[in-house]
Amino acid sequence: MWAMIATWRMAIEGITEACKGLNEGMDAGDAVELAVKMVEDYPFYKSVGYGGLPNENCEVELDAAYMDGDTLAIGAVAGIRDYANPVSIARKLSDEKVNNFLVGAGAEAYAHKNGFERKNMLTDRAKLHYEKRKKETLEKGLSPYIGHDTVGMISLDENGKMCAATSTSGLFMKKRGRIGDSALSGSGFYVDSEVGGATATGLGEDLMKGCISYEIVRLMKEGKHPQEACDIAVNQLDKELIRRRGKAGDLSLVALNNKGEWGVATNIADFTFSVATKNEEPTVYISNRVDGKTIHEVASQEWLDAYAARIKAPIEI
Ligand code: SD4
Repeated sequence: MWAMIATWRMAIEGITEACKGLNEGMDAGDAVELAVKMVEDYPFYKSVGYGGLPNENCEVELDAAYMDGDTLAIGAVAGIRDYANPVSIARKLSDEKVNNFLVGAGAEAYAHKNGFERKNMLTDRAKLHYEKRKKETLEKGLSPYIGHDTVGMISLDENGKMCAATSTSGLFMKKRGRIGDSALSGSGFYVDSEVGGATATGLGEDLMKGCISYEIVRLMKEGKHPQEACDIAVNQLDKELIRRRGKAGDLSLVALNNKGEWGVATNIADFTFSVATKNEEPTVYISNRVDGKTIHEVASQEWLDAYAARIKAPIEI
């Protein structure tokens, strides 16, 4: 069995490509890296890699992580600027004995020393988004934390190896140096080939409060199906946050077990994700929570066409 699941529609091209590889025996680590890199490289995905939205100071600071579910090795970078593929730097860091999680200037120095491609990651389009949002925020007091999507992926290969990877520009208009859940093991991602893996997108500050990716893997280890594990963990954290703090931020999780079964849960409307397995063509689904359970619907061609048009639409300030 091989399988792959990822947050959001933006992952589908990467998943489609990586799954061709998995079908021919590709390693789970190579598959997630390849697929995440495709998302990082595509300029019209405005929350990951090249074209990612900048922080408050109009600087693109990127977070990424990689985890090997066989060895439990983890590598991560946070607040890294001007490198093309943070996920590959994170993967390289997972091979080190220590110093596996580097931030800012330290991460950049490591990347430079190891020959990673330096690239200006701020596009003209991202700058326009920034100008527009800055103006709106000043005029209408909009929350800067709208319009943020992390790509998180879990892969399973024919040898039963599982891997996880994440990559994000974090929350739009974040403070310089702010780090979310995506680079943090247990919160933004977790994978254990003996069980399964999970990865998150949403408000990092709240996802971290529940170490929610680890919680889902823990529930799967107890024997829960990924769908049940996701629903339980998301509902519980959502409820606790509301009880203790009055509100819960966006929480969306995707999970895969080592049999290739998957699950997804969200507390937002119309959360999209991409999945493919040996038995299922690459598919984009749209999820919604109904009575405490997350229901998935295959995205219609009409929806997919509207999405493609939306991400390339001119930005008017
Ligand atoms: C963060 N979780 O930095 C990321 C952002 C995100 O959908 O996933 N948005 O908090």
